[in-house]
Amino acid sequence: MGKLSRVLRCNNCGEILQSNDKTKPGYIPKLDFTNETDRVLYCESCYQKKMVNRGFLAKEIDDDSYTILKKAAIERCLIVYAIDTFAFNGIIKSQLIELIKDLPILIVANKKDLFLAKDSDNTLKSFIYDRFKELNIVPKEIILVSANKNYQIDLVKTKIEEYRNQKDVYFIGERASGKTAIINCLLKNYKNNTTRNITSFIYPNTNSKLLTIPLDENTNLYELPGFNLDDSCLGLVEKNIANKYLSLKTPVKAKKIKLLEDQCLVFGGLAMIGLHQGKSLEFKAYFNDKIETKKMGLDKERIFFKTNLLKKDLRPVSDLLMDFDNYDLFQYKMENDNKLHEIAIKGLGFITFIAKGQIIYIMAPKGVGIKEGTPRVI
Ligand SMILES: Nc1nc2c(ncn2[C@@H]2O[C@H](COP(=O)(O)OP(=O)(O)O)[C@@H](O)[C@H]2O)c(=O)[nH]1
Ligand SMILES: [Mg+2]
Repeated sequence: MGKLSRVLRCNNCGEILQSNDKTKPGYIPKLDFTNETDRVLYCESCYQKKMVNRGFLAKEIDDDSYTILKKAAIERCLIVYAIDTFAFNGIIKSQLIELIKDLPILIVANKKDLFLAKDSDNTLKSFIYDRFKELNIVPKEIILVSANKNYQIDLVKTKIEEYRNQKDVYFIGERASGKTAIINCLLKNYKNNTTRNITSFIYPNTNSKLLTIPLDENTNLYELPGFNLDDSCLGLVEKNIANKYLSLKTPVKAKKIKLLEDQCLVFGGLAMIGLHQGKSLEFKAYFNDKIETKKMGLDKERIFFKTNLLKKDLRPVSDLLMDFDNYDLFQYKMENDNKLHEIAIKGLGFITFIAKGQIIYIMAPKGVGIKEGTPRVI
């Protein structure tokens, strides 16, 4: 796996921090790269102007979901976990991992229709399996489905019965993973053999109204509220921008890009992928093709990006992400294994490329999960 580290930037002007030359931009006295990564840093020049950072984003699930899943964990109930196979990249909130890691989990990987027919179920599944395994979660099974195309939804029903052990079932997932769409499909073939109705009721000790579907006289399937998307691009931009520029309606197609050393590709006012070191980087980019991109030298990127946040030449630009202190820059030092890897920016898209020891820069909105590993498509 490539080695990730944060490239320290001034949280105000975005200049890459350095402590070698007082006369050059980004100067910061006595910078210790090992100890300073958690602190909000400013270059000397911005520090003197006392620029203030907006703080970090929450990384936990809501209290109600916590209460409900705590109960599911005590009773060792089956968790049905819906994921958006395009937006997913393996970043899951640590609190959620702790709650579910020892429970039986059925992963319902939705939106398979966003991949081409040639993108095999097996490759997608082993990508998902790998990401969960890294978090010490071994699911009972991963089922690729499409609620839109009613693909493999019946199998979900069969597998729920197989794994639930006559207990309650908790249906979870992030907002917009397609939980409601999947449940609507499931309900098409659902027969209520109990004396109880499908209802929405306030789960004890919470304020959450859960859709409750009777499975037999004593047990139910509960649909939890969707987890927030504060670690995904989808949750950090306005809804209209997410709908138009991030969500996909048709299968994602690869765009071939080649970067030379010190070149980068800017994705609207959302992200940047650059080659900091290495002969060249040829990658396939899987993003919504409405996102406008521009290739440029890394030395031009900072000014361009900052100007674009105001001028909005390259779209989209979100009004919620208007300063450099809304972004983080990371670098991946790739190994030299000549294998296909992917780097995915949660909720935005992913690139695949052959690792040849390159150092790759990735800039994305602060708080957004970025992940490198085996590719989901080959
Ligand atoms: N392409 C595609 N989009 C889907 C699929 N299932 C749901 N969606 C879309 O994903 C978005 C969120 O779906 P929804 O069911 O409301 O998700 P929830 O928030 O998890 O309940 C909506 O725009 C759906 O149209 C699917 O199988 N394929
Ligand atoms: Mg819903």
